[in-house]
Amino acid sequence: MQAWTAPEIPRLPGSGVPLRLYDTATREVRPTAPGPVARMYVCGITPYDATHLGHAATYLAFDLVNRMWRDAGHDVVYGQNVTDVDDPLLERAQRNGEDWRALAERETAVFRADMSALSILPPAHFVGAVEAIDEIAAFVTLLRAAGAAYDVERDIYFSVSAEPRFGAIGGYDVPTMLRLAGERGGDPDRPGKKDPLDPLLWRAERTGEPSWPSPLGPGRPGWHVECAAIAVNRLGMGFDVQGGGNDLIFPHHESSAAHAQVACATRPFARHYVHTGMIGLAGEKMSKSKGNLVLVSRLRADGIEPVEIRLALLTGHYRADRDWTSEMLDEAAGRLARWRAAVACETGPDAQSTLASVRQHLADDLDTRGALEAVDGWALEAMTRGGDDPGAPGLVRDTVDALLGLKP
Ligand code: 5CA
Ligand code: ZN
Repeated sequence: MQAWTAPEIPRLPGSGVPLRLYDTATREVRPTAPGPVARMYVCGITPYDATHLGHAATYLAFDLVNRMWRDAGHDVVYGQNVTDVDDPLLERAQRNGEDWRALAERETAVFRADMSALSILPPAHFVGAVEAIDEIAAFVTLLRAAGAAYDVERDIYFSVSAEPRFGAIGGYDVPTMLRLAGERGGDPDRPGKKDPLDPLLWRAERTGEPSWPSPLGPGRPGWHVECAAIAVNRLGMGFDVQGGGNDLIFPHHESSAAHAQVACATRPFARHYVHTGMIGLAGEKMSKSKGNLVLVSRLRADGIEPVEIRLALLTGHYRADRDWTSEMLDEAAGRLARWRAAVACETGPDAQSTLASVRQHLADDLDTRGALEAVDGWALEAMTRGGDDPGAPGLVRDTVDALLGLKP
């Protein structure tokens, strides 16, 4: 699929700082240590009701990872899927009385436009499940050959017993895994499975559902193997960051990693598993199924500048579950106005330490609040005491543009 157009990023003086991120699997903040080419896979949308502020916050967090790595001199290869065929999408299309392809195409177009407006760097590989059916089926065939797959009626399941480390990423106990599997697309109660946690790899053709011919028989892919195949085939095993919201820790990321580690007979799938907190509204997780959505496109249509939305989302820490409020937009508008006034000056106070501070804060598990306060500090000084460095306003402008994706 086409992604979207990349924003220009200014180059910053000096050298970037190595990025440390919290890893769900080891439960600690530790250095990402990419080679010359940093590789990241972030789970993409299921294209209906895109793009709400929860989606935006999640892709924004990984955009900061991308920007920090680039600033530190790495090339970044970024992959992202689009789950453009799956039960929730088909159910929504049916409810709307429209073709599922039309729904997916329209919502993917909205997503692209929103990502571009929010200055999110596009993935090099933006891959729909539908365009990857053959490679996903081939991945299931690998799992069969490894003895890790079995049939239930005509459907194919992955045997979690094939990966002794299954469960290690999330670290949940079995009752919790069973509950989460049931809530998040799994079918722990289906009779005939060897283990209730075994996830679906291939769903055999059903009347009224889309399906594709394959060596496995006609059908469509399961959800976790979609991401395993798309990620491994674009990035290889042992890539640097697997990302998504914390609602994907289990069963999605646990299962994708297990599929890949068994199919490729090597580990790890990813070196860091990084998860964002859930954005909520009045204490409830923002979700398509609940319908309590604030859409980026709605805010934009109401005349809110995308840069204000981006800045508002940056005020919270990416790992915290947190509520969205409209006051966050007011606060962002005020902050942006102060920054704009300060960078519009012909001279200002020295900004080298501001750049260093923004880098240090972001390198520390994306401490965006600290980074914003460093810019606030410079702007306040510029407007109260002033300064005589003619390069400073431009340097601050470039700093917030390159590292935070904000064009004041
Ligand atoms: N297509 C799958 C991933 S392969 C999927 O989860 N799609 S999604 O459209 O439901 O979500 C897309 C991304 O947004 C996921 O990383 C998900 O964790 C994240 N997300 C969904 N709701 C929220 C929310 N309220 N707050 C933060 N992130 C969210
Ligand atoms: Zn995924």
